This record gives sequence, structure tokens and C-alpha cells, in this order.
Amino acid sequence: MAKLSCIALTILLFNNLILSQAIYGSSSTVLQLTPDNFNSKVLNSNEVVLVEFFAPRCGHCEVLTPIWEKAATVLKGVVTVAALDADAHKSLAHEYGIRGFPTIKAFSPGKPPVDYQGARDLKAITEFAIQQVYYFDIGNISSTSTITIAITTVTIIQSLRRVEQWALGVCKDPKIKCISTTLPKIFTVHGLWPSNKGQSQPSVCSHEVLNQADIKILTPMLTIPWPSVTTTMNNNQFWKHEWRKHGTCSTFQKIDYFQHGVNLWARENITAILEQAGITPGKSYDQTRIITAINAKTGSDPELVCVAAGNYLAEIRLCLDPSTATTYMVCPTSINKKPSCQPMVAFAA
Ligand SMILES: *[C@@H]1O[C@H](CO)[C@@H](O)[C@H](O)[C@H]1NC(C)=O
Ligand SMILES: CC(=O)N[C@H]1CO[C@H](CO)[C@@H](O)[C@@H]1O
Repeated sequence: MAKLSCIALTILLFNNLILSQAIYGSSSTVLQLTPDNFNSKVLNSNEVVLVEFFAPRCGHCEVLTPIWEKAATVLKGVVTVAALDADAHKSLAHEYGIRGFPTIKAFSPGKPPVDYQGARDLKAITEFAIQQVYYFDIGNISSTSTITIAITTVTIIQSLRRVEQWALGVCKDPKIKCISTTLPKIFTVHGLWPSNKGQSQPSVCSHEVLNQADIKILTPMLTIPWPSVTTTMNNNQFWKHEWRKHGTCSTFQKIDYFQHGVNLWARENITAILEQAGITPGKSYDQTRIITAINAKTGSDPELVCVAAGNYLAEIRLCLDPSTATTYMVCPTSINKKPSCQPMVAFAA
């Protein structure tokens, strides 16, 4: 019904010869197609290109716009995300049998375009896009080295870092202004950080803002696991910051992002894991002992982050497979500029 009304509206626009309006601005991350660049950018591209055929003033297209922009950012370097104003370029749209808007097609080198029928959300779209890359590369393998290249270049988000902090250690950093009330004596969530292989991590992948109301139902469940411990940000500002910087690069919706952080926090209780291994605050420990204790419960070595002065343990970071966000994996690379902790780590009390 909704799709039909979109078509109807478009026909109306055709009839009235209303000039089309671009819904992607000139600074958009989405590649804008015209009959002039369609061949070079789509048909002769050597990578997978996702094309959205849209019509201005089609409601479903407008809803897709921010998601499409975000997909373009997340998939940058892996898949080209493009859009064609099918209203302004009717004959080109006609060639591809476009009837409803938006229509999404994946063009892979040397193959007929594939229609995308899935959900119009970031997660489903990026998964589909990455699948197309796999199909394209695997269908086209000439040697084993191609496989390696294909697989290492496929996912821009190669892991999801579960980052938890030990406030008593974080606050040993003289540059951090910490709250004066009692600091938590448990590990608390700092954030879930989508990471790639490089040192410069994806950040602020869309302008989607987290408002307090968006996660209102979760707020009571966040204050203990995910508090701000600094005076620079209250809890709401901290959550807003984590969403803006990291959450927007994930495939999570807002609520799920925070819910997932809390679920992981409760699922493998880092404070309890260390406690059970005899690692309690107020002493120093060989960092391998901390790493081994966590590996025994997660199957993966965590990265430890220390405050330089005094080598206080501040953070423990674990990497998760981004496709499930539930199973641990070896971190693709360290995002620390240099090994952060000296061998003997102080666990502040
Ligand atoms: C985690 O472990 C600590 C230390 O044993 C305990 O105080 C805390 O309640 C536990 N948290 C959860 C969510 O189980
Ligand atoms: C089997 C297959 O899909 N082969 C394609 C590999 O890629 C080239 C372009 O790079 C196509 O021309 C082939 O058809």
C-alpha cells in the first residue's frame, strides 16, 4: 500500500512536470549517479556498487536517506554506495525496470544486478553488501592470494571492542577530573567500539543524535553498569557521546547498543573473574596473570590499558566477532599507540 502510494505520487509528479529535488546534498557520502557517470561508476566499476533508485518526495526514500548515508560511511573502501534520482533520469531507471521507490540493486563486476529485498536498516543492508563482496570475490577467484585479499578487505568493521573501565584506576590519571562521590568498585562499561584493522578507528559514522528519551526505558538499568565517572560528562552526556562516537558506526539501533553493552557486562563479570583468580584491588599483578584469568573465561586475550603514571590498570578491552557481537575473537590489532601497561600492573583500591 505504502509502496503503491509512492508510485502514485511519482506518477503525479511526472504528470505535473515538477522539477525533482535531490535528497542527497553535495557533501553527501553517497555517490550520486547520472546517465553520464553510470557506466564508469557502476557498470565498469571493479567493486560492488549498491544503487538506490529513488524519487524525491517519496516518503520511504526519505526514511532511507540517513541509513543510506550511514551505509556509505560504514562500507567505505569496501562497497560503493550510490543513488540515482529515477525521477530526473527516467530512461535509465526504465532500463532497469524500476517501478517502486526506493529500489535497491547490487551491481557486481561481470554479473547481472541483484535486487535487494531485505529490511531497510543499516545492519541488513551492510550484511547484504558484504555478502555480495564475498560472492563476487569468491566467484571470481583465480588464486589463493585473491582470497586473502578479498577477506581482509571485506569488512571495514572487523571487531567490536567491549571496553570496560576500572574507575579507581582511570581516576589516577591527573588529567581526568573524576566525580568526588564514591567511585564504583566494579568494572563498568565504557563503550562498545566498532574497530577495523587500522589504528585510526571509525568514529562518528552518522549524525544520528541520541536523545535522553531514546533510551529512557533503559536508563534505570544503565546507571550501575555504565556510569560516567568524570565531572566533564554526566551519565546522559556520556551515553550520548558513546553513541555519537562509536554507536553510530555499529549496526546496532540505539536501544540495542546500550542493552548489548549491559548484557555483556553481566554475562562475563570481569570483576568476578578477576576476584575468582585471586586478583583483587590494592595490589600489583603481573599483567599476564590478568590476561590469563580473562582468557580462561572468554577464550580471548584482552588488551589492558594503564594510566602511565603509576601503571594503574584503567581499562580492559575484549574483541567480539562483529557479525554476532556475542563471541570473542582475537583483536585484529591493538588500537593503543604503544603497549600501554608495564609488566607489573597496579590494581587500584
Ligand atoms: C560482578 O561481580 C562482583 C564481584 O564479585 C559483584 O559484586 C557484582 O554484583 C557482580 N555483578 C553482576 C551483575 O553479577
Ligand atoms: C566467474 C566470474 O564472475 N567472472 C568475472 C570476474 O570478474 C571479471 C571482471 O573483473 C568479469 O569479467 C568476469 O566475468
